[in-house]
Parts: sequence; structure tokens; C-alpha cells
Amino acid sequence: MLEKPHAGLDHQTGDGQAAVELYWRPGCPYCMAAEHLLRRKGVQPIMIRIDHDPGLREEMIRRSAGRTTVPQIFIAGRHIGGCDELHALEERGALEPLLRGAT
Ligand SMILES: N[C@@H](CCC(=O)N[C@@H](CS)C(=O)NCC(=O)O)C(=O)O
Repeated sequence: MLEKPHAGLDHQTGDGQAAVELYWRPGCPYCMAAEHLLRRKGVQPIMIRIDHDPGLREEMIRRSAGRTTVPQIFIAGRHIGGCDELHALEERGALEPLLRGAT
């Protein structure tokens, strides 16, 4: 689902790559694993920390159609899901096209 990005963010970065948003909180191993995979793909995700701001948690839940776990990941404004879904995309070769904005 293509959703309104966090704080009016553009869906693309300056170099034409898809903007990646990652809602997270400290102490979450799934968040770290997701961030690690993205960085390995050359992506600098926009990290949105939710534990200090209930409004940001609500924003995450709204944008991800009710999901309450972290991480929740968006690529070019499209909800991807959590860490497992991100890794599943990578395993079937679908992550890079999304990051390039090709799909
Ligand atoms: N299968 C999920 C697991 C995510 C998960 O269990 N996250 C934990 C934190 S590491 C969580 O959000 N627990 C509930 C909570 O903290 O409110 C994924 O791949 O993202």
C-alpha cells in the first residue's frame, strides 16, 4: 500500500533511490537486523524512533494498517512489513528493484 510518508518526506532520495523509512525502538533485535540488511544494500534508512513519542507509534500503526510490532518498514512510501518480510523480499530478489524504484 502506498501511504503518506513520514513528515511529508519525498518518496525518493536525491540520488534517485527509493526513500526507506524504518520505525524502530532501542533493544529490538529485529530492528537491528533490518537496518543491517538495508545498510548492506547501500541504503541509509530514515530511522524513526517511536519509544519517546506516542504520536510516532500511532503514525506507524496507522500507516501499517494496525501492525504494532517494530520494525515497520516503508520503501518509497509503500508498506513492506517487518524484518521477516524485508528478508523474504531479499531472498526472492525483489528488494533491489524496490530500492531502485523500479517496481
Ligand atoms: N516477525 C516480526 C517480529 C517483530 C517483533 O517481534 N518485534 C518485537 C520487538 S524486537 C516487538 O515489536 N514486540 C512488541 C512490542 O515491543 O510492542 C518481524 O519480522 O518484524
